[in-house]
Amino acid sequence: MNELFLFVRPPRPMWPFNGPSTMFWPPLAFASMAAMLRRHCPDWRVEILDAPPLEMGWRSLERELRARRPAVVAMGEEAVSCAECLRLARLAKALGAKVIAGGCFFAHVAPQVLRTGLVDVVAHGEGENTVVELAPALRENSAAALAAVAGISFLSDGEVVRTRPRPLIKNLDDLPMPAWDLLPMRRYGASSRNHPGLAAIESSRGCFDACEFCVLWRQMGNFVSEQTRPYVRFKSASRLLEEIKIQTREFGRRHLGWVDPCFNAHPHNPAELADSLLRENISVGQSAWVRADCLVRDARSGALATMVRGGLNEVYVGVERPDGEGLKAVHKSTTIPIVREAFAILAREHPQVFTLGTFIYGLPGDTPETVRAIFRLSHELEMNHAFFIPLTPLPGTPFWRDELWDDTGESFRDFNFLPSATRPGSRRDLEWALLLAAAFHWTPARLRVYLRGLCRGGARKRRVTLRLAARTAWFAAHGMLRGLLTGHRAGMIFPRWYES
Ligand code: B12
Repeated sequence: MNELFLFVRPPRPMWPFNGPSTMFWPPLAFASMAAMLRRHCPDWRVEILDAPPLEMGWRSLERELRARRPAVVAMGEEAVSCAECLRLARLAKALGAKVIAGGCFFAHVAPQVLRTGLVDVVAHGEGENTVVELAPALRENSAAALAAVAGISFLSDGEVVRTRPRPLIKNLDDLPMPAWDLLPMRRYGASSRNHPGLAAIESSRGCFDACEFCVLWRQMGNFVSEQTRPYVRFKSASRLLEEIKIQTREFGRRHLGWVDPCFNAHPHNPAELADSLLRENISVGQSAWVRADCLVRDARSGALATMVRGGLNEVYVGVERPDGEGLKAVHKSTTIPIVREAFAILAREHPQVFTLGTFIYGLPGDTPETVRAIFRLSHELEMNHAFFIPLTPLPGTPFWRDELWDDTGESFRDFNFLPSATRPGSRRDLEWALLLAAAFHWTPARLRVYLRGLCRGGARKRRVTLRLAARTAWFAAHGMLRGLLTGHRAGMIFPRWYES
């Protein structure tokens, strides 16, 4: 029988603002790489083991790995689940598998990860072509074979070897359809009312902005003249229509979570797709990260109205900072007047769309007053909900420092985008200011936000608004307050099945 190349997402804690059945989205990266392997490496068996939606804990995962006996275990994670990945790597190594790691976290800490001795190869950047070349090189098991694979790091005689950069896939339509059949598709969003039958889908890769704190444009950036530059690539509307037909008709998906860093970067594609969905009578809800300036552009051209008619019912906008200076400091090229206009358009012309804005605090020079200004702004902009994200020193950004590395992965549990007294660089004064503002700062603008969320836009929007408000109140009262008073780690929730 062919050797098994197994992608694994191990059990892990849950982010407190998602429901249990929307906590874990189909791992699109694995499905996409698995499809490439099936197309180009028919002499391998390819499988994906996505433990969280199966509520599979560590004991069951170990049994499963022993039964399947993979030759290669592939993993890739957010920083916050580093400890789980290293635990998986230890397990896989003990069973004699080769271990490879990739994605937006491991790619930026390759030397450290390799020196743990738990991982054989780290992949940098886009993975599809890399795994196709890597699979035979791993089988050959020589440094020379690995050195010929672009876009990886590995250890040779104790030294880290980083191979030449992996060229980007120019035309995303060349990618095979993701291997959805390898995933427990019916489990995602199974009991969710607001995101039923959740699917993950991408219309583009990369971003055209270069925000200082973000890894996304770096992970999918173009490497030229020894530098990574922002770069966006798109799938065509016709290709996406094919994907959505399969996802909705064969896999019963009813809500698409666009994973694009910037879903509306292209001025025409999203509306063209929405038009096709309407023509084909495909009704599917959609949520997406969008840019405010592109949204204003699309409102003027009429594209936004088409996107909303085509199913877009939830948008997230990175506002980040309360003023022009702050935006410049993080290299974000949208402006507050444009962001204000974008939310006003959504509130007035598309009240059925649930809107969320994210803000970043904890930059050098921030004071409690900065946090209060951010909090006030979140209500003045007509969004339905705001997230306040602490600056997190993600590997790959200038805020990362090598001394933050931790061989157990435990300290990365604080890279959870939640206010937390134990996060590196955490600032209790800022977090107290945020907590106190949340408890006592009840302005007319804030009351209007809640009223709009509850009274305008229909039942779905009301449900989403209430659900998030309840989770936020619980998190502030329980996670944040306890964290600030006792120094405990705030946040991620270990599911009851974690060790099972
Ligand atoms: C969907 C999503 C979620 C979902 C589902 C999460 C889940 N675990 O199921 C939700 C909304 C619940 C969520 C929550 C969180 N998320 Co999230 N999420 C994403 C998102 C939008 C999409 C991921 C995706 O499918 N990308 C598309 C695929 C095709 O791209 P890719 O993952 O980069 O994969 C390619 C390459 O990187 C590479 N690659 C990736 N893995 C591997 C592995 C191997 C072996 C190889 C060879 C190559 C390889 O090849 C792939 C194909 O080319 C990303 C942002 C983004 N656009 O990527 C953030 C992102 C991954 N999330 C992030 C974070 C921080 C979180 C949270 C901690 C906080 C939050 N809410 O934002 C929680 C943690 C949840 C948890 N317990 O795991 C950060 C991670 C940053 C970091 N370095 O740690 C990201 C990058 C967003 C950001 N703003 O920076 N998230």
